[in-house]
Amino acid sequence: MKDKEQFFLKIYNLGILKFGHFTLKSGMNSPIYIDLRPIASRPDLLIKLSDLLLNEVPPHTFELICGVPYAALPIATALSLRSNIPLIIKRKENKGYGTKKMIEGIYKKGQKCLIIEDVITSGDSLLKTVIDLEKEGLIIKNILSILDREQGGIENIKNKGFKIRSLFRIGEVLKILEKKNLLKEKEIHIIKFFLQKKYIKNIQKKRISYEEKKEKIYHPIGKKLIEIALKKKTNLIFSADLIYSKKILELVNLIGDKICGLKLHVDIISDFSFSFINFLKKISLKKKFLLFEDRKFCDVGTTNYLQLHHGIHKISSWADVITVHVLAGSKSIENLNIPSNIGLITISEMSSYGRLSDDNYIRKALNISLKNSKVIGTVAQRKVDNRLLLFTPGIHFSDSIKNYKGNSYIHPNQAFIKKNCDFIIVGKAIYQSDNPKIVAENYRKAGWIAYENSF
Ligand code: 6CN
Repeated sequence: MKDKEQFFLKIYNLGILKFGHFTLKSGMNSPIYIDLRPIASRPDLLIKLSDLLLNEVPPHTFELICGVPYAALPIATALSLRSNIPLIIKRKENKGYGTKKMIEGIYKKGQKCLIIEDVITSGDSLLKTVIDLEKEGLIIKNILSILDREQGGIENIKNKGFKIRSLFRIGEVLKILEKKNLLKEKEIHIIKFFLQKKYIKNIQKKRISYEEKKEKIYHPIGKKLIEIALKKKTNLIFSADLIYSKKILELVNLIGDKICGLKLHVDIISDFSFSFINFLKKISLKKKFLLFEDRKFCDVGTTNYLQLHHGIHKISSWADVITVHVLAGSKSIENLNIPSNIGLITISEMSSYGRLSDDNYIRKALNISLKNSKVIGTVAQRKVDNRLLLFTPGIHFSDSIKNYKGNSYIHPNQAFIKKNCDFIIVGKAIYQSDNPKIVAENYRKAGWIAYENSF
């Protein structure tokens, strides 16, 4: 224990614990941020850490070592050098060219692999690594983490049947630091409050219901969308990516009862006119759904403003919901001067195969989304803070189109159960089908049942 304690005090001096307002990968706010990356720059500490980890699991129980990307990579490498047990590397994203492998290195099916995680929160990124290694036929016997934030991650992993241990737990760390008088009164208070499981509930709870979410979403359009979903028992948004207005109107007349939103790319419509928009508006009021314009504004604020209010489409004069990127920063969507009856959806993480956004970008995009009162939700491929509605495009029943023309597709069950999605966006699966009315009903039903089963 003394050994571990001394080690922790050394890494604490590297500034691994920060207090303030942080947004975690999930978009959730946290008063503490733990960053173990500085250890990578201290070979002496990496060696010590490897030895401490090797005390936790006997080396004969595994034949390979893999770190959860990226923070645990140097730690796993040091452990491999120290134990002489081979390292394999897990990619975060499939590189989309060349071998398209998710796991690099030399390994054989059936080998036992030890996984190393740096900080465990919900255990979600760890599970992604577990799944990818198991797909390669590797056996996961043991998982080691350096620091457990005590937010349910360990229980989550254990419940899935894996053995997991953590070198340190946040509560234990607090005691070490308190004993050495290294924390300010306020910092002790923050950690103690944190440990009262206030935040834990937030992350452990699988999902909240539409009714609960309606209380957390302040924007009237966000609330309205939830009300429509509940009334019509549908979380289906139809993406009418068609180039003729007549075809769109035909389809909307056919399936308007089944959807809570109709999403357009107005700039692909060859015969766009305001009479088309007026027709759509009438149907949307009659059949009760919202009009989304998926323009994905992505410029500086002034240009976004002009594109939103002017040009031939005059989007702000008719759309209920508009999509925006936040690539240009928070200010680019701050002064759009939109009325209170228009809500924004940010694009934090696209569904496309080989997307460039990394965890850091996504975290910042979610943070911007949470801070902007016009934002009702976001498009992302992961769970997000309960104060945002999560929209999931890339939906298809068929396994055969998992990847199609650069977009990746999942079943509604996966969207709701794995990602805590609130609304599915379905395009070609409906408009390319032989019977859009029946197919739209199938997606409505599947989306609704998946929502109900996701608690
Ligand atoms: O179901 P489909 O692939 O035919 O259509 C998906 C729709 C498209 O309109 C696409 O532009 O969803 C949009 N989309 C969005 C974000 C994203 O990450 N991926 C998408 O496919 C949006 N909004």
